[in-house]
Amino acid sequence: MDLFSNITPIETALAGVNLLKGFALKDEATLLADLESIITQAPFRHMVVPSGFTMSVAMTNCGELGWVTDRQGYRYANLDPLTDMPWPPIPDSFLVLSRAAALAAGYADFKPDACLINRYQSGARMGLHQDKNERDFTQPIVSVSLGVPATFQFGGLKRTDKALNVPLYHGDVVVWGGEARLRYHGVLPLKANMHPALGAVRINLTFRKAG
Ligand code: MD3
Ligand code: FE
Repeated sequence: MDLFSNITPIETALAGVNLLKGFALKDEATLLADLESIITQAPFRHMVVPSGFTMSVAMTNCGELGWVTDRQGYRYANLDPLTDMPWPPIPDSFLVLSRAAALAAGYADFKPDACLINRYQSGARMGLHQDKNERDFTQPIVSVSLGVPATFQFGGLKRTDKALNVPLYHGDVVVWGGEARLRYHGVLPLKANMHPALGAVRINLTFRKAG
C-alpha cells in the first residue's frame, strides 16, 4: 500500500515552486524603462563558459554582485569585466517586485544582492544546469519572464532525471525555493516570435541573494 498515492508526480516535482502568473504585468512599463537604463551602463554580452563555448543567451547584471563566466569558471563578481565598473544598482521597481513575489511565496525578508539579466533571441537556449554559485541555498531565487514565451525545463537533482516542460509567459514570476532550489533546469531553444513591447526577444530577470 502506497501511503502517498494521493500525491501526484507533478506535485512532487513542483514542491518549492511558486508560480505567480502575470505577477509582473502591472509593472511592465517601469521595468522596461529601468532595464533600458541598466543596459546603457552594462550592455548585454555573450559570455564564454569554461569549456570555451560562447553562450547563445546574452547577459548582464545589476546589483552589488553580478554572475559572470569566462575560461576561468563561473562566479559572482563586484565589477563588470567589460567596463571594470560596479554593476548598476538594482532599481527600485525590480527590488519591490522581487520582494513582493518572495513574500507571496512565504519568504518575508528577501534581500537580493544580485540580479542576472538574460536575453534570449530566436534559437537561444540554456542547457540543463544547477544554480550553485550562491552561498545560502535556503534563500530562494525569484525569476521574472518578459517578452516572447519560452519552454522552461524543470528536472530533478541529477542531470539525467526526467524533466518537466513548463511554459513561461510575459509577466510570469516564479519563486524557486526549498526542494526546488537545487534542481536541474534549463530553457529550450526560443521559437521565432514577436512580443508587442519587447520585439523578438525574451528577457529573464533572476534575483538572488548570492553573497
Ligand atoms: C530553478 N535562467 O539564469 S529562470 C539562470 O529563463 C536560469 O533565463 C533561466 O536558469 C531563464 O540561471 C531560468 C528560472 C529559474 C532560475 C533559477 C532556478 C529556475 C530555477 C534555480 C533553481 C531551480
Ligand atoms: Fe539557472
